[in-house]
Amino acid sequence: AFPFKGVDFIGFDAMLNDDERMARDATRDFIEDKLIPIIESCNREGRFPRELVPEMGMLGLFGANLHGYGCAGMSNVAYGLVMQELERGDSGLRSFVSVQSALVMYPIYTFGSDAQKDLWLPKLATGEALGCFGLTEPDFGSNPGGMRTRAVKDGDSYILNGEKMWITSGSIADVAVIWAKISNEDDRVRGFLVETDRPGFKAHDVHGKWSLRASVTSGLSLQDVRVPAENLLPGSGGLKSPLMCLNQARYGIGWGVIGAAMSCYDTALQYALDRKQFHDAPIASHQLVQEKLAWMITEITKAQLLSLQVGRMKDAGKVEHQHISMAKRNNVWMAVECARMARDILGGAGITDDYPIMRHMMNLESVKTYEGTHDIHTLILGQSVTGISAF
Ligand code: TGC
Ligand code: FAD
Repeated sequence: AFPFKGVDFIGFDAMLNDDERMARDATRDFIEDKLIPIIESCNREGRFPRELVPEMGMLGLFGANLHGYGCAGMSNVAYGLVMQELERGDSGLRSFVSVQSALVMYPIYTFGSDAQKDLWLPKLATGEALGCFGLTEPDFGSNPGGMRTRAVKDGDSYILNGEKMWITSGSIADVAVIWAKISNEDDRVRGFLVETDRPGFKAHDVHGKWSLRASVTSGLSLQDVRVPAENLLPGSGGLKSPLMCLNQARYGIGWGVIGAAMSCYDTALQYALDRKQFHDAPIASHQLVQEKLAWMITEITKAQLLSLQVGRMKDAGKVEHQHISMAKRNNVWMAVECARMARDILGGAGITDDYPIMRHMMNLESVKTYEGTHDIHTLILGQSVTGISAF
């Protein structure tokens, strides 16, 4: 109902350069024109808007902070702003782009052979090929190091067996980045590129989700899936490799959720100025409503500054994973609280899909859990400041 013009309380715009603003504005226009008109029906139907993929590819949204192979080569700050605008639309679309970019293209770019990069990155950049990232298993979520999925070297091939769970884009992917331990070598975690049409590979979708309904979430089953030895990501080795991918995705989430919070704040502000109760005055004139709006704009602003600083450090090659954990943990919490307060300001109207708030709120419950739960990031920060692991 209300066109989105961005949220900027302290002249944040002036801290961005032209390229960063341009990337943000182009994504904002795309979301406004193409996603906003269809997102509520996608959410109701539980449908991923796949028809938007080619245009997202043309806009350079896949692997946007990677260089070469048809990627846009944006700064990390510009990439973050793209994530913000995508998630202002819907966390599901941002999730799709996070997975394609940070969890599929990044590991191929970072750990892949030249042949793997040449084969996959150009197709993934345009969206001609889609990918997924299989780390989590039914019994190993927060503790992926315990994974049961195994690869066995057999001549010039590996044979993979295992189950992966909660895999974004699992059933629509052409290629899955599968993390497995090689049992007849050193039992270290390695990454494999598994084409999803290989015999023994199956994906089944998770139904009944109240969250991320516009995103595909699947379980994967690998039964004696044979891949040629050249499908091993040669530069991967140890749990550190998938965790390096998670750093990229968590960084994007730290920015993305600011967009969801902005959408909730913007909707609540407009509504509060319009809706009248008592004395024929807008509810925005009540102190308790103002307190909520003041809280939201303050926390959104703090989150923007945190993400910008982490992004500048990332661009300078100085970011460490605990900095990214702080942004993911704080900003997701902030966005969940904004969604709840915004819903409250809309009263009964806040529970319907005439407004985006409840959809964001439900989506953010997943975002709080995936890519390391809120509490796992608490422990990562705790370990960073005390030097003591409390997992
Ligand atoms: P730990 O012994 O602490 O670490 C193992 C090795 O990794 C190093 N390391 C990292 N390296 C890079 N980045 C990080 N963030 C790292 N954290 C740790 C560490 O130094 C060590 O290196 P080395 O050389 O000594 O071997 O590992 P642990 O087994 O104790 O586990 C702790 C840990 C870090 C795994 C846990 O805290 C954690 O992060 N759990 C969360 C799991 C998670 O985030 N899963 C996400 C799955 S993907 C997903 O959710 C996609 S959602 C997609 C979407 O739709 O957007
Ligand atoms: P658990 O690890 O069982 O945690 C349950 C609760 O226990 C949490 O509150 C947690 O904080 C707490 N807990 C666990 N350990 C500790 C501890 N040591 N101390 C204190 N508390 C603890 N994974 C992928 O690999 N690829 C994907 O594309 C992907 N997409 C996802 C999409 C969606 C919609 C969802 C919901 C999940 C996705 N995931 C994906 C999986 C996600 O990363 C996991 O759900 C997440 O890591 C948590 O694991 P879990 O669900 O098994 O919860």
